[in-house]
Amino acid sequence: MEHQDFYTRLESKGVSRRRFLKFCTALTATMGLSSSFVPKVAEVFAAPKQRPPVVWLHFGECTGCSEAALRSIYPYIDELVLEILSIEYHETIMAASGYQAEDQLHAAVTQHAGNFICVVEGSIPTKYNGGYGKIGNKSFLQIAKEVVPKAKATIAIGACASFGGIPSAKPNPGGYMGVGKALGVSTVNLPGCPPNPINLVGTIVNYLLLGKLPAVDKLGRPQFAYGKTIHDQCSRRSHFENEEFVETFGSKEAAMGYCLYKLGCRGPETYNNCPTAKFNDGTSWPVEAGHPCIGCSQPDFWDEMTPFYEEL
Ligand code: FSX
Ligand code: SF4
Ligand code: F3S
Repeated sequence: MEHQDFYTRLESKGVSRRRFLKFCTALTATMGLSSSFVPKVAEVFAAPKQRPPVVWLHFGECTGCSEAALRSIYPYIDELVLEILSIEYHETIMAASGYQAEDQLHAAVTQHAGNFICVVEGSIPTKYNGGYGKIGNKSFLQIAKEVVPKAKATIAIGACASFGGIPSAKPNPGGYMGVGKALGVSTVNLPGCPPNPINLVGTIVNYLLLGKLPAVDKLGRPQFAYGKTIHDQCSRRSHFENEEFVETFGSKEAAMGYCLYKLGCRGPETYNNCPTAKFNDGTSWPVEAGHPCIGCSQPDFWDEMTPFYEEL
């Protein structure tokens, strides 16, 4: 019955059962599971056994991570996320503001202490007692210290929350850093500026289906998503091997899809699954669209990978 309701709801949003199963197939592959898991992955959405409470915090960032997750891929991904999670607090999508919002955060953290998933978006200024970023007269650092230790697990979404991102670029007067480093806690890190929302969904589905967070590398990144370099999965790789490079944008070589290494592509030193997961319902990804990878999922990419468009 529950299943029927779910598929009827999807149909009413213009998403056929077939299309939903196609999404589940792509998600299962992205998670590194065999295709025999597709029906189980579909069940996680169609008949959720639990909807874990989520508190989603925003600190120093551009909200691109939320925008990417809630708006730009799969017309229905936001619906799917809301099917499997109980979002208790999220400043971008909640109606409450001001004192009401602060009360809501406090209530959610108290009620679900030890039980909620904390998703953090954005980095945390640590110098001057956290003075570079405040909400309701409390520093980001103070809010994070109050909320994060009470969570069952913390997922850092985006380069900023994972490693500091753009706010932590030199000279970084506010002492911005990623959540794990700022608080001395371990977090599951989903870097990228913005990260691919499929990797957030994969992390959560892994948790719901297998009862644990995915295996991570030494930087806290799920291996299913960040286990290989862009370069090792790139569709332009044969051009790299044949030394067929694009030297200028808009050239004949660009039209022929040659390798972007000489335009500063950082694919060889960047770990992410963009070439296989792609963005916007599997439409494309930076290199396929003709733009070199700028290494947006690597620690300190803004300092380490610049100047962009130049071969390092
Ligand atoms: Fe950072 Fe997210 Fe880049 Fe922006 O909020 S990872 S600046 S895309 O959006 O945190
Ligand atoms: Fe590697 Fe970038 Fe060339 Fe792709 S475009 S083969 S990632 S250097
Ligand atoms: Fe970022 Fe490179 Fe992927 S710039 S989005 S890691 S192709």
